[in-house]
Amino acid sequence: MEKRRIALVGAPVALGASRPGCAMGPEAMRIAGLAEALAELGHEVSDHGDVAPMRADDVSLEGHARHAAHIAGWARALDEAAYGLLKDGRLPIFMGGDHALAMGTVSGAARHAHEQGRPLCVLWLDAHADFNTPTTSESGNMHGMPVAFYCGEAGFEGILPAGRPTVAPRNVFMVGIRSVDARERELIAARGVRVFDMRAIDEFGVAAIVRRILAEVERIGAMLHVSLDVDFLDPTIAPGVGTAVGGGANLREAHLIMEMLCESGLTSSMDIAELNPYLDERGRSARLLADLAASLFGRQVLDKVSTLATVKGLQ
Ligand code: 5AB
Ligand code: MN
Ligand code: MN
Ligand code: MN
Repeated sequence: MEKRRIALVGAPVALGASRPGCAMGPEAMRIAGLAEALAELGHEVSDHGDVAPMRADDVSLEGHARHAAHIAGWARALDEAAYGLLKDGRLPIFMGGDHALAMGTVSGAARHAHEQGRPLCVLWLDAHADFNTPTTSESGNMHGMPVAFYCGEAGFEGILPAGRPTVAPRNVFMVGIRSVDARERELIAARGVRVFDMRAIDEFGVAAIVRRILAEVERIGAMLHVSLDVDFLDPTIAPGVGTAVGGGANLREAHLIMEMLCESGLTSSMDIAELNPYLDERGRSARLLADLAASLFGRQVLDKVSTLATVKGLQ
């Protein structure tokens, strides 16, 4: 694969979730050797340290959104970080931190894409749809709201300056979804978000789904942000997460997605969100995430022999 200038950025957002621990995520990813694994593949890798939240005392939202001003400060800081790094020709990987971080990272990526005259697509790998708003959310936890935010739903006014580019809901591709609240379900259907739930994975396999998504990204000439929530993976292989849902993606499915993303060369930015090292088992989830990121950027893990022997015959 083409050599990339990869920028690692810690985003220790924690108050978007109700269980503490995600603030330790960036450090766990560093200890798991993410930078080294990517550098070994020939990429230029720099670690930009952890982002600090800006002040956003001016923000107060109607409805139920816990720590709204604090999360808004993170959104502002991460929007700037993502936008600045992309503009500088880098490929940022944001190490979370809970998934509220995507309010900023995806908004910054959308702003950059917009300036390039290109749409932004988002591949949302998650057990959850994260399409709540302060009006619909039962928990008030803002890690359940980032997609609604960056798609421009009402209820988040004042977090970022008005008029910022949003992501078209039909350019959001959710894969692995298996826990959606009733009002989220109505919203994502009404907005036309493209959802491939666990049933779709079982019926068609991840390859058919990812091939179709990547073809669409390519067809519309979009940039691609990949947002990986640890709970996309089955909790038996990735226990270090606060909102585990059974029946998640297995090791082979997850690696296959990363390898197909790698071959496409389309990824322009990435989040690794929701890692909670306090709940992990001796760094197991952090190491798996580092391995998956390495697969996305060129490491070939699963046996290439069978690929050589069979893929041509099946296509
Ligand atoms: B995660 C729930 N829908 O809004 C809510 O882990 C869960 O970033 C959100 O996907 C899970 O609280 C957020 C029940
Ligand atoms: Mn999530
Ligand atoms: Mn989730
Ligand atoms: Mn979670």
